[in-house]
Amino acid sequence: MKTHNSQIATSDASAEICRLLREQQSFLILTHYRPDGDAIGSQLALAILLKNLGKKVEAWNDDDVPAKFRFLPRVTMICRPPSDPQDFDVVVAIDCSIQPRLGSGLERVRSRKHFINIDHHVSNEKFAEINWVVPEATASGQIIHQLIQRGGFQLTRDIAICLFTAISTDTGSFMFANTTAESLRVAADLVEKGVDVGEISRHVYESYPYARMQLLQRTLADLKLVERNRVAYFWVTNEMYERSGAKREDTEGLIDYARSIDGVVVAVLFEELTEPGKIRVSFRSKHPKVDVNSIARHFGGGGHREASGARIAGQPRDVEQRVLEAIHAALKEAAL
Ligand SMILES: [Mn+2]
Repeated sequence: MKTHNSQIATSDASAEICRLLREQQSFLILTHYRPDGDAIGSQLALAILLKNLGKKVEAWNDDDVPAKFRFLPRVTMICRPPSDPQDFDVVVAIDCSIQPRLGSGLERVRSRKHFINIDHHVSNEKFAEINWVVPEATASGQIIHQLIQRGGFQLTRDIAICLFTAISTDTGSFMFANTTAESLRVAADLVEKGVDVGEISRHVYESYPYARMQLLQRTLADLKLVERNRVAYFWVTNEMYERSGAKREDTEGLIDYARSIDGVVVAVLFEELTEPGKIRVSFRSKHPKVDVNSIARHFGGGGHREASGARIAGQPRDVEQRVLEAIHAALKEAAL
């Protein structure tokens, strides 16, 4: 038996996780707040897998499932953390690089025997006892697919739909540079399991509320280009949310409009949070020599080389200036 505090190397982690999924009985699956398609898809895929094994499963998130992911099978399994603490054999964190991003869920765990962390963020802090972190994986959903294969678990159509959504969203619909032969092979396997690609695309990419378009209009009207047009940035302010009627979840993907401009190397989206004095900043890089994970880390955040984020304390203009200075330094270092 492993003791509670033992750290298990990544190479052994998948075998240990497969064993726990089979042997333990009650599970809690957590992912990061403000969940994206990979977070929700991976969380649900694992929850369905465990249900199919006859286990007791809970899946919690502090935030609602974004509307475009509510078509996913068994999505009602995801709920808010309850007020009363509960006991579990195993707690699993998915797609979450640092423990605080799990939100309040962990505080509602009275006891657990095992704590597992499955993720693909290069910035993952390996905060659990069993950490399976695969930075080469395109999406956490791809690691869950690997888990299913290694464990000899059944990959049902419902699970395949969740995993396809996870991988599709984290690769920008298989457009971003993180798309690998392996992610396409896994996607092909999922399609063979019965995934309807057109149907998923309609839900995820073609079912935005009109309010999001109104938010987009306002944000793009103020888009700015600096650093000889290599940096594009824009703001989503609380006022824009109010005037457009858009929700927080509608901001996801807006940064891709700034990213898509010819010549832009770094795109940045600043978002005012309801929590005063804090700004959410998202970064995207289109150049292999510009690592936005290290820029985000400089501000206490993290993510991937080409996509990252941070929550930065300070007044809006001050945060903007500090971020633009950090990007200026990164461009200079990359000799761009
Ligand atoms: Mn992810």
